[in-house]
Amino acid sequence: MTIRLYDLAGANPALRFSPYCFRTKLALLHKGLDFETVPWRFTDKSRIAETGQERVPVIVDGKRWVNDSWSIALYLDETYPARPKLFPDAQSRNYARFLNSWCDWSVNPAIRPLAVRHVFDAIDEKDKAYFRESREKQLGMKIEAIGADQVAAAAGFASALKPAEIMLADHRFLHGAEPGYGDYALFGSLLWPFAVCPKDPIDYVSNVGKWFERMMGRFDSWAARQPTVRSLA
Ligand SMILES: N[C@@H](CCC(=O)N[C@@H](CS)C(=O)NCC(=O)O)C(=O)O
Repeated sequence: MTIRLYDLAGANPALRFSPYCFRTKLALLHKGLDFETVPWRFTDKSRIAETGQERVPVIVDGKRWVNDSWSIALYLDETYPARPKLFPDAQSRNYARFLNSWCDWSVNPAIRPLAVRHVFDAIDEKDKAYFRESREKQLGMKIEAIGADQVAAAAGFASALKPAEIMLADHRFLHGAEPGYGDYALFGSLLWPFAVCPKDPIDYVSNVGKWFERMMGRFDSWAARQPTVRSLA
């Protein structure tokens, strides 16, 4: 049966940019499960009301609704144990959990100054008032002021990526010879500014940039085929 994924979309429904939804799509690809995505807007809260919360990713697998990218990853491994495992053992799950939280709490905040105003430009008209109000409250400043200093924003981004830069000097992936869920977490984070920034934000000379290209090639170059504001322009 095909799994349905509510996936954050821009005014152009082809533009998808949520770091957390990317994690779930990569997890589904890793497991080789059939899925279809439904474009979802920030204000489409009622469409996911079944989950009792207001954020995507949300998957619907038969009668089962599951939200939160980490919970979805655990659910997929538990429900489809015969498929390739996202977490082959407790050690890899613990490492992935650390990387997942590092992305949430250190990498994603460093990406906001690069991406938030471009997200604002890309979203549907019906989302703009909600997005402005919620983000300005969360970040304590006007959307236009977030990332006003793009030199500082780029430096903050590179500095947040330093642990991965060091690790990837002598490993092909964060999980070693093959990517694991921690790679999907970081890749999902980077696909967010990659999707919305008018200028490609990836430094391809860095170890992270080279790893990003390797990740782009996975699953028959799935990520490379996803639309960005640049490819849609
Ligand atoms: N911890 C959640 C975070 C999900 C999340 O923050 N999703 C954002 C999209 S990137 C969202 O749905 N935001 C809705 C809103 O801000 O109202 C996860 O890992 O799935």
